[in-house]
Amino acid sequence: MDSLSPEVFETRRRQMMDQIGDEGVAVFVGPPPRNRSNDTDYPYRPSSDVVYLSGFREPRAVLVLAPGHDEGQFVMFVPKRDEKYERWEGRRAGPEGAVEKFGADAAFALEDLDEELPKWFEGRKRLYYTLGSDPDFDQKMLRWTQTKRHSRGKVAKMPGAVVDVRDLLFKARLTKSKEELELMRRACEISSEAHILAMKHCRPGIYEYELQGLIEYHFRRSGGEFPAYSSIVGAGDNATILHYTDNNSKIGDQDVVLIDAGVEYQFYAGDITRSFPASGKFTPAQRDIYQAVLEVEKATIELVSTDATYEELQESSRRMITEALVELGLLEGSVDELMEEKAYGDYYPHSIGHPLGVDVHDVGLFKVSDDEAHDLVANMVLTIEPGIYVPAADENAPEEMRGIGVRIEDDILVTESGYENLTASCPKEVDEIEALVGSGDPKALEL
Ligand SMILES: [Mn+2]
Repeated sequence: MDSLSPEVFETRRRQMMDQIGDEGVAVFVGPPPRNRSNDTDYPYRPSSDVVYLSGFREPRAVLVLAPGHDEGQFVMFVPKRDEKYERWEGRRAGPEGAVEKFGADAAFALEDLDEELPKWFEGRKRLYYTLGSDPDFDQKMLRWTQTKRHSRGKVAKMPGAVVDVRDLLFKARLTKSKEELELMRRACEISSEAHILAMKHCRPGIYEYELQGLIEYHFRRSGGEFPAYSSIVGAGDNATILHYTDNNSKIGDQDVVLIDAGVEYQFYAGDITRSFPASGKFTPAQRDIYQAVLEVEKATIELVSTDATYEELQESSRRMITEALVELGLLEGSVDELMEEKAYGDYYPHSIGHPLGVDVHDVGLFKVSDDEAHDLVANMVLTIEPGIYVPAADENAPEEMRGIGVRIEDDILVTESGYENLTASCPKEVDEIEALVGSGDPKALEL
């Protein structure tokens, strides 16, 4: 299956409307295109919420859900058809297409927002809308809700309260349906293949961006529209920079290469990290660090179940990393005290993982207070990605460990009976990796 059917979007909207109720109205707004330079824009990525609820991908779309409304409960405002524009910039659905292809009960051009949108606010008590992502649109929304419209001599009641629509949407997006899981499995499979391709064709002396090119070539040839996030290819000390994306250094024969890359396939993200020796053989210090991270990763994955909370995974991975850091000689002292001091933060500064879905850092882990815990629930997908990073400049570290960064990341589906590793096809055992690195025929990449 390559894309979601109209029925899937209809079901999602119906479930949202059940929660909104007929005293509420919800509005979702897609962002405008962003200028890259002079008269060219960045590739457009629609809002995850708009995509989730409609599959519509043109810029600036506004979706309205007004359960039980006489003139339509699902309304779309979209760019209008324009023959000349479309000859240059590409096809548009227009309001007609919004009704025919995207299931809107009513649809209008964006120019009609002022005139039409307030009609869907009349008589509703609550407006579900997320303030703060587009200040200009926020201003307009406030104006539209405040307008007291006169119809048949009466003053229409407008919503008196704004409720953050994310609360409803995030609950829905957290757990994945059967159809979504098919797309996520495909995203994970393509991402896994891309990592294998990069490992096969890695050899000392090539540049980080060459591996990035191979990975993103595989994403695109497999039908993925974009990388789900900027691909990270860091060799040696670059691997210790958590969000390194320059990818412009030559890979040395003593380097561990860290690649964190995943495809976005039909708006679902894969997110895999692998770390491997450029030469095909770990040095003893590299191997010790790698093996430690691998054990923590596997042990943490084993903890994934509906009986666990995200915070438990976080805490236990930090404890296991702390134990490993002591064993490696990177930290000294009692594990309990080091945990108390959060000493692991020098070498493991990030979290154990994050939910995955339409966004690479998907919805689901927002908390109001510190003592709140998040139960893992069946059909959510999360990453497990511990790491140890020893910067070259760290004079406290044993010399042979400096300039090594290792992270290992898999995408894990929580199931009723435990978990399923969606990226299990991507090798991570030491002997598997050592056998794979450099095994590709360089001729295969020649013109
Ligand atoms: Mn990740």
